[in-house]
Amino acid sequence: MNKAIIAGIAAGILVVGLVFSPLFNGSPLTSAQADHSGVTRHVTLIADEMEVQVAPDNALHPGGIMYNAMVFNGTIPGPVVAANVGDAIEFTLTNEGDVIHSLDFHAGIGDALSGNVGPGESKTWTLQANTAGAFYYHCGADGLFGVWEHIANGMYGGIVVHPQREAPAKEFYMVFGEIYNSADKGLFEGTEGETGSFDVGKLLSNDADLVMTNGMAHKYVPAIGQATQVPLNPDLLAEMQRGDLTNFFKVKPGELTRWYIVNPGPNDYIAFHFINGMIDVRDGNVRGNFLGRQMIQDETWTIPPGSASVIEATFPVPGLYVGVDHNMNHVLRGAAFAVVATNDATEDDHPPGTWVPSKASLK
Ligand SMILES: [Cu+2]
Repeated sequence: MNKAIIAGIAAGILVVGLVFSPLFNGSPLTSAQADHSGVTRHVTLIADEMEVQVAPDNALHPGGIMYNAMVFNGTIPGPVVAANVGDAIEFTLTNEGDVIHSLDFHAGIGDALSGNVGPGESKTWTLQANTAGAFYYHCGADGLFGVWEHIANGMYGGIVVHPQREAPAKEFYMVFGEIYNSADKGLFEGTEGETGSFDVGKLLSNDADLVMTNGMAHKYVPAIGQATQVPLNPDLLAEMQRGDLTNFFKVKPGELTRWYIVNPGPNDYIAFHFINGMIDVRDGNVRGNFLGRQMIQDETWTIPPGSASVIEATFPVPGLYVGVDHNMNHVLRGAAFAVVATNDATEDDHPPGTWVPSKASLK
């Protein structure tokens, strides 16, 4: 697309942002709806910009892919925030970066917008966790101007609000996310060692280079193929060959597992599916008492960009299962993760960063 046209669109959005900017300064509207019957939890998010690796060195991405990202607490995604329904969550957003950042919560739980936090600044405010379920949070950039870039660069995460009554389960945090990389020449070519940055032209034409799981393409997929084996994550493959499953999702055969699946997009839907498994979908809530139940023992569930879903599954027999975005374009770009059902699994052997504080642990 012509750069002048893109600049024109950006300018138009900027004007809209300025017109509506008073709305983005944090709203007191919902304070009257507060139902603070629980405890107050404190969460600090540190916004920054940094270079991160977003794809392993493999045949799809020779040399691996480095990217100039934007992050909360140093990683894509930002940390999972967990609370019990009725709790208050006191957030502090500290900006250690060079540009304005902010926060936009989709939890519908109080003052959901932080307003701008400039470089070197810090801001604290409180939300009420009145709605059970899984929700999405992301940077809102400067009054929404540039929000598409800050999301595409990795500034997002998930909030889990446990309902009053919830079956115990082994729980995991899983965040997808697209990368639009100015330096990426495509599958099998990569960036030739260059660290790329956000490419608005690719975003506008829906041409994602990668679809990551928890910050990296094929982060949890050691290899693909049986007769012909193609390594996708060589480090993970070596780990598996040593008999070390530290960075794998491990579950006991037959145990209930609960997956908080977040789709930051910024553009595409996820068609979530477990290969070799069935899913229950437990979005929403009944006045905070229970998670809802939209789908029982079915196959694939749509998660729109800007949303999160609660997926439950059991993996009845020992072996390998694979969570995927069943869009094959996305699978090739990284949107899959292996799950190993093994009797050796324990309650707390989650891959780093994927443990979600349980309802019991939050008491
Ligand atoms: Cu930001």
